[in-house]
Amino acid sequence: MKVYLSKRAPNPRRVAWVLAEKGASDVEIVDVDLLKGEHKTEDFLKTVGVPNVPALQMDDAVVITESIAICRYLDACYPEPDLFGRTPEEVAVLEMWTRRAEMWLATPLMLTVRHSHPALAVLEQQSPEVAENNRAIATRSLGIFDRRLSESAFIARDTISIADIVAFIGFDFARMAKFAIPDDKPHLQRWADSMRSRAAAQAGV
Ligand SMILES: N[C@@H](CCC(=O)N[C@@H](CS)C(=O)NCC(=O)O)C(=O)O
Repeated sequence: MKVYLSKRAPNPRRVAWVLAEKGASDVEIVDVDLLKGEHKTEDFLKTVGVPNVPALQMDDAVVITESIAICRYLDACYPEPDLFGRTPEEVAVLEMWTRRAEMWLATPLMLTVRHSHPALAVLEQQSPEVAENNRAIATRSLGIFDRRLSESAFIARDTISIADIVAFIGFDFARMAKFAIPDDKPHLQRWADSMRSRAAAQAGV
């Protein structure tokens, strides 16, 4: 199988992180330079169908996009360690926190960066107002995650899951917009330190 990723872009980074957690080294990685518009070429669009990364091409040529769908597929192909849950309860709780991480943190933080960082003006018609509104949405959500992390080691359970990967990559990307977890959120800070010290992060994923 082959994955189309792009260095520094947050959604492809989720896929790279999952591959690293799984120790899956037999997947071909194609680096796509978004700033050069490589995702908008005729060849890319013919293969992938949409001008977005990540994308995964299976050995039978089926292509899937959407980072969480790709990560879920990889979780099924490489079952250890499990990142999506096994029991019905675990799967449901994990899905809930992953959606919250996506809607309340990752997406608003990505929009904050896309609408404010000069390097991304090539990809986005930037609006300072959109950036600030999204920064406020993410800021308002911090308390929910801090409280949750006062009860469990990671967001959805006591071991890492896709919810942590989505949230952490959102925070890390948001450093480009000078967004930092504030000092009055100690549980989030403890969690972010533990994500930063994982092998995937240390290996530069
Ligand atoms: N919902 C998609 C979003 C994918 C997405 O927006 N990817 C960005 C990179 S993080 C992209 O390809 N951007 C290209 C562009 O903005 O032209 C997913 O999670 O896979």
